[in-house]
Amino acid sequence: MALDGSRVEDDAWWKSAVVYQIYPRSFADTDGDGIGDLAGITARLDHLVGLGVDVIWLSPVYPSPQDDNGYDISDYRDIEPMFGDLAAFDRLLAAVHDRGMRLVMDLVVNHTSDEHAWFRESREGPNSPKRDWYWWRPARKDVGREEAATPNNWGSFFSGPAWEFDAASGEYYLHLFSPKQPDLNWENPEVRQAVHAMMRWWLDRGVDGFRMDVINLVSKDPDLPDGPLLGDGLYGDGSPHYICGPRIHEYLREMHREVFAGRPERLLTVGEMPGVTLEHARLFTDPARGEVDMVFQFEHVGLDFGRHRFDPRPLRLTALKESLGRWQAGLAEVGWNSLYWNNHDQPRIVSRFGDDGLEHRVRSAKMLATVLHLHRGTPYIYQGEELGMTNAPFASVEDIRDIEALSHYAQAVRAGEDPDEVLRGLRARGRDNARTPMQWDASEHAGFTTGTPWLPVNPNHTTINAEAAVGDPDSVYHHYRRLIALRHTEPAVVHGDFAMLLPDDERLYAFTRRHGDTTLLVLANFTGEAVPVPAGIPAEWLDADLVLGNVAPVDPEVLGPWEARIVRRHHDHHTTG
Ligand code: TEU
Repeated sequence: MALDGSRVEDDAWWKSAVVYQIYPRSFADTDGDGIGDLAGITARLDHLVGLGVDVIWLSPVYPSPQDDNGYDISDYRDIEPMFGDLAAFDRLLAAVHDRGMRLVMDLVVNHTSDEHAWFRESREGPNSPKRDWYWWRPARKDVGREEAATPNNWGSFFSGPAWEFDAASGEYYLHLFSPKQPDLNWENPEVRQAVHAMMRWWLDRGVDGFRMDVINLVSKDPDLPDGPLLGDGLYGDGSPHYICGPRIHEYLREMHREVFAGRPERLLTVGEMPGVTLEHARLFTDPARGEVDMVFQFEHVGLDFGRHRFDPRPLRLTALKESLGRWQAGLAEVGWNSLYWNNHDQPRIVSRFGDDGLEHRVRSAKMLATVLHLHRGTPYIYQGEELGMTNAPFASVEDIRDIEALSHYAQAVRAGEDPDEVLRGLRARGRDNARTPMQWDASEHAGFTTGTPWLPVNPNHTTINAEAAVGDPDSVYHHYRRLIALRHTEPAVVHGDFAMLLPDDERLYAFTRRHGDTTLLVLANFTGEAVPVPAGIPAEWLDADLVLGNVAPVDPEVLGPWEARIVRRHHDHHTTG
């Protein structure tokens, strides 16, 4: 993170690091209330040491009414009682540091909870000193129908309008997410200063950085113009007016100056940025600009649906390669990629791009891990991904807890869609797939809790669990462990130039990473059928050294179902030409 315009050293520590995301609610419960807690994380840290990860990212643990499972924060400087308290947090942080790992906090500052003191004060009325900390607007005068009187036509990410009416003042407030998540007005410098002060407070406490929730939405066009009507005709798409809005780079540079500048290089910052383009991502992650170290972009997890994210379509492998390949090329010279398949908002990757059936689950989970971890960038593992955890068999909508899924269901059914069809979409794509409890062992509730879990454990925990995986050298877990170890020891994985091969092949994913006199080739079969290695792969690769694979190779010229191989060649320095 160089502010003086100098190029940052090419070996920023996070380039060779692997991050593990914990969703505290679903990780490990020690007090039997069915909800994970900080003491549970502390007790399970050795699972992460065994895996070899460098950094832990904690989803929000601050006080919260839990309308969006903690992404609605009512106090930025404390811990939610059901997770523990500040003393428990300090114990966790010390235990993480004792084991040589770092801890990154979730930073949710596009919005607060409506129960945050700032919003309660803001809501007191138009003369409140904090009125302008949020986006309050009067009803539109020029419309007859009351339901059309919202200040603009934007819809919320969680279905319904992006505006909530406040009867006391007769005004509306903006909420891009739930009505219990009012958006902060970053135009107001007091808001930004309060956020910076809170961030410094956590850094002073010893945390090692932040994952910044929807941080590219904080700059809105203050005119809040209508957007083009969306497919359903109910709401407009406001995103052109708030995705990477007019002052976004200014705000992130200011944050960097006010919060991170002059602090030790041990910090990590990653901005979660739905809708971010490659062009903006280059600016955000150019070290010379001093904004953030890397961003989470969403293109590759947006390729396999139709009208909306609960309308699943099959993935075309060529589209995945086109997208990830373009990001690899676009951030090759300047900036840095983050790499992920999963997080707490995405369905499980083995159920999505792999095959979660009995025969191929382990293999396809390892194949997907191999492809992701061999790209250039910092890989993120979401809890349970290292076990090959799968989507959950939600029987009915009663089994679902997530606000996004439930609001979508209500709106779609109201609009006349077939409830079974809607449920099918949620089952494939809903966020609760990622949120079922971590599967520690085969016992009742998977060793997650002695009480009743807030979301039922997946019945497949009797076979898919950490205890079994750690004890089986051929498990998905040990494959992840080997991939992490490879990143830590093979510079080509960290620094190597990326080149995509076979861009038009719908079955195989293939690329090279070249660094100095080493080149790695990754070959992966995204199907359940055997596929001959095509002529596009030069013959000299067929007898190259196998670095890591997911099956014992049978025939060098054929990739078995879901097979993935990493092979290595050294170039002869003395060869000229
Ligand atoms: O998510 C932002 C985001 O754009 C999505 O992935 C979101 O989950 C939604 O499904 C889009 O349709 C972040 C958090 O990761 C998510 O858990 C929060 O619900 C959201 O912001 C609001 O804080």
